[in-house]
Amino acid sequence: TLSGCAGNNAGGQPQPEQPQPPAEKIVWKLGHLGNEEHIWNKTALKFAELVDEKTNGQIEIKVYPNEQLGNEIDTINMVKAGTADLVVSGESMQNWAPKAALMAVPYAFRDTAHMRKVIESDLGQEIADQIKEKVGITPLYYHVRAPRNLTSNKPISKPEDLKGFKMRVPNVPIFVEAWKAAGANPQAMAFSEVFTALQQGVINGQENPVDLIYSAGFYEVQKYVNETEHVNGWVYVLIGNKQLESLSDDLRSAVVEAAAEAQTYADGLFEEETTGFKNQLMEKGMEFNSNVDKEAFQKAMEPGVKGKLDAEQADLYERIVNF
Ligand code: 2Q2
Repeated sequence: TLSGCAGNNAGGQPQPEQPQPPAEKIVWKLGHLGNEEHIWNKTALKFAELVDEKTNGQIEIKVYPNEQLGNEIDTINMVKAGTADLVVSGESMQNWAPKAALMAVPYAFRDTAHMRKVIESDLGQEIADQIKEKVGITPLYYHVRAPRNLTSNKPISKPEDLKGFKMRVPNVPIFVEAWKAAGANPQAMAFSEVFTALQQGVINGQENPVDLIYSAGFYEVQKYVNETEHVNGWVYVLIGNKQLESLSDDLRSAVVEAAAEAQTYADGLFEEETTGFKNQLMEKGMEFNSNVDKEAFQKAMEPGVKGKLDAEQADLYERIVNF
């Protein structure tokens, strides 16, 4: 007989259909700090749709914009603890994985093309690997970001203009040191607290890419976008290691495939949308100060940046700037 052959019904008897064990539905929460219209949110929704399709509805991803799950650091901790599952994060992960600092070191990348080359190379992989090991969350896809610019209510064109300037930076030690070295009074603060802090005059300014300046409505409380372009960086969309490892091989492949497609979608949106934010911010009444001495800012920040890098970070920094 051929009875050893799986699925062979040699006896000719009609076989009752094998009841499939009911596939347990998995629901994941993804949190980030952009608003509903932000590129990260649109891409996360696309990713959720792709994951739903490729897993026949077995994995549902619920997307929470506007820090609805918690601020960035809290959400990372929630993902590690299993009370959330995915998060959008970048250089803030340097608080666990030192190499994540290189995702956004002032004036390290020559341009977006240089940065993209680094992300896609062994150098990028080295950063992703350390994040996986030390933060406990795994990069799935990334967003390249527009350069970070300083916003304020008086034009700031050179480091000397920063005297007495109280500003917010994210929870990123290298940013604190860089802005201190440049002459400002920086303090770390969660993104969701920035609008009110600006409104109440607790701080005089903050720095972010144009898309997040727009997303958070900072145009209502800030007049100038000073084109310091001090940081080119990227963020990853990450999933908890445990959540990823708990999947069957098939489901894991489906998630990884969906992430690759989300990547293409994200890159397309970045090309389409980024240039528009400048006009949108101007329509909202912001003025772009292009009269910025970037070289002076770079020089002024350098001791804060280089002085702050440990040996491991300094080594990676050298390999990145020479790549
Ligand atoms: O200013 C912010 O909070 C955002 O631009 C990002 O969260 C920031 O770039 C980092 O915290 C990313 O890890």
